[in-house]
Amino acid sequence: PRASRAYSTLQNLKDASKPSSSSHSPSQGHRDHKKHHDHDRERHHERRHDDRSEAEDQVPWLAKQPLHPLSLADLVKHGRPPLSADALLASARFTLSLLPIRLAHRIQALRNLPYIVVSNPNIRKIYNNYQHSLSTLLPWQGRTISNLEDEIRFTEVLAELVQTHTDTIPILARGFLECRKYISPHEVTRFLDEHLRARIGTRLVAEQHIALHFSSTPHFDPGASPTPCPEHPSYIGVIDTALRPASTIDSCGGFVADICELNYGVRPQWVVDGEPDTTFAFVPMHLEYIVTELLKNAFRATVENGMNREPVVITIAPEPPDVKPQQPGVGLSLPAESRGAFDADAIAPLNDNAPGVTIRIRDRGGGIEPEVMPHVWGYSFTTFSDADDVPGAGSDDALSVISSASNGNSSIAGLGYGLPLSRAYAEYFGGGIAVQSLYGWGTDVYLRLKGVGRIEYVTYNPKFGN
Ligand code: ADP
Ligand code: K
Ligand code: MG
Repeated sequence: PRASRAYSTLQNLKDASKPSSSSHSPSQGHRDHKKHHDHDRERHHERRHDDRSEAEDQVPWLAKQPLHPLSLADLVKHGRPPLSADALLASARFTLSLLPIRLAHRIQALRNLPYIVVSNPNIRKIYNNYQHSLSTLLPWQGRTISNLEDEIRFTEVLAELVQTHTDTIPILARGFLECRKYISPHEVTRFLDEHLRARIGTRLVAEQHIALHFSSTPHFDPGASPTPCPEHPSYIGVIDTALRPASTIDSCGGFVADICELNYGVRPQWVVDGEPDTTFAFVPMHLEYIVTELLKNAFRATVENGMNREPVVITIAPEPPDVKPQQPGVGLSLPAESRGAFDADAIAPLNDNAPGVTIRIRDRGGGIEPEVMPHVWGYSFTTFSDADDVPGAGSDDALSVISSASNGNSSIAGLGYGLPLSRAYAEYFGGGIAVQSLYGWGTDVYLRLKGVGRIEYVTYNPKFGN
């Protein structure tokens, strides 16, 4: 019964379109007695206000705490699912030990932006989301998650946290676009590079525990409803130990071709060659993000260059296991000093022996103009405009792309976040992206991914609390 309750409450959270509506949805409000409801709501608001100011007070202190450098070993140390109840509790406690500090560091970084930028309603919304998430975690500090009831409630808090921060990117994009008079593109890229990399780690930690929870709880309660994520034997939480990039490319290719069909009325073709049966250990969500963005760029260039009949060729090359790890970011066009000074938490957990995969995406889209090339890694830099017939519509154009992104629709291009954010994902585990343009002909993008490595299991031993 515990597990099935967790399933249904978490499912509700997942289903709720907006995180803030999950506790006080209108339908729930209608069912409640009106007076009661208003009263509750006031109390809720007061409490929320108190929580927030408490969270505010704790930020300077928490932000001074060192960040635990995240390693892959941390994500898998509790074992292969289904976890024992003890291991699941240990995972919850470990997750709780990391998150408040990570959130406080982000809040501090937002506070360090120029005041006029933090006052922008969109940036402020992101800031408030962080304050809110921190306030939902603070009551858990100083107590031990020692039974499954606690673990279920904690997992609900994590699920809400993940949901709250889902739309961060279009909101930040809009905020920084509105503030472009007050902050240089260089400073924006610097902030976002650090912020979005840290966000990758924070979401990974939270999502890992949620995934471990779902794949473990039916184990304690055989009568529980089926888990939302069917059990894959090759998964450990959100990591797939036998991820096949060729399959990801085909499914993302289909999705991006659909978007092209909507935008341009044509479906570009693609072929996968090299060694399509290669598998490696990686986070599928990350690979999907990167591949989708790189295929959007390749397909858009192909169509706009009138080369629809030339397929985009994706070559998969597994790397011999003894290759020396490259410096992340080597060969990339943005000079190192103009990239973020990364927090310790954004540094990739390198596992030097992990076999990697290099994926080359080759298009006949005409390449990148030499004058454009130095800018492509900047957040919000784009050459996309779908309003050629509306003169002077430049920035409204970007805003319309952003609002469609906020509504969960995907545009072929226009946010300008595709390359820099893909690079952040690739570098997270020690890989990288390099763009090679043959101007007048086409573009090669080399995506090098360091596998997360051979996963050594540490059998959970309550005596050592590992
Ligand atoms: P967006 O796609 O939203 O414009 P990106 O960061 O993905 O943002 O790309 C930035 C710019 O880099 C694009 O607008 C385009 O000018 C250029 N670019 C990226 N990939 C390619 C490619 N394969 N062919 C030609 N130009 C490209
Ligand atoms: K860009
Ligand atoms: Mg793009």
